[in-house]
Amino acid sequence: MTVEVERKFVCDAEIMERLQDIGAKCIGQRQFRDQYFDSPDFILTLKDFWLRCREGLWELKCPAVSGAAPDNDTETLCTQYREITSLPLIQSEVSRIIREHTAEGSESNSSPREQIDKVAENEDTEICSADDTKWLNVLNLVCFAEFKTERCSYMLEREAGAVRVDLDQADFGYCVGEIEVLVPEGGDMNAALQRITGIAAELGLSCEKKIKGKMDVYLQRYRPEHYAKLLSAHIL
Ligand code: V4E
Repeated sequence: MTVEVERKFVCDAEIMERLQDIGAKCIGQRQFRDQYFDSPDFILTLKDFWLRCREGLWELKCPAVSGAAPDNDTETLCTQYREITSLPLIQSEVSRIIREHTAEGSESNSSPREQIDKVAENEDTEICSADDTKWLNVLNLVCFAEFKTERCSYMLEREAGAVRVDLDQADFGYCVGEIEVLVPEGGDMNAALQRITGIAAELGLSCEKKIKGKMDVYLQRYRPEHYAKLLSAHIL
């Protein structure tokens, strides 16, 4: 499992030139469609878990416990999420979160307990396949966001290790850049944060505010009720 450490930035007109100036190599351009899933009462996202299907590949981003950061600004501007990409592991983790939520006694969860348990058992024996979306129905998960992204990716090789920069343009009219380092679980988080800060400085990024991601803008525009709940829970 890996932890994704990431800092978003505003994508201005000169960014490609600046990337070139600091020696970034373009490693490709691609388009993908993302679908995000949650229960109708937002069990996953209110706990900061993000379940996504991107072109048939599933991923669950889970909040990672932050280690000591080199300075407060770096910690504030970066996000850290553990990424699970194995479908059986995703299914059992999502089942566990929903089971625990049910056990906490929420009235709003409508998934019968036995069915949730059955999905968790199935994952152990890997009965569910990637195309099989029955598990979404069983866990009462629905798609709450769907959009396409056009992405240009760059790689920067530095002594401390490689850093990736993605420039994203979402089909609902929002552009954002991301400086990203993947750290193996248990790896040196501070070193990753420092590498990101170094590249941000090389790019001349001065903004001290956290920049909104695609989801932030999408929910604000198209799912204001969901957005408001996440804001009150301090998730976004
Ligand atoms: C983690 C998260 C969400 C899931 C999407 O994450 P993000 O990295 O923004 O999307 P994308 O398309 O770049 O995915 P990748 O290709 O890197 O896998 S949606 C909201 N969050 C939480 C979150 C947060 N709290 N703050 C910020 C600045 N970003 C995301």
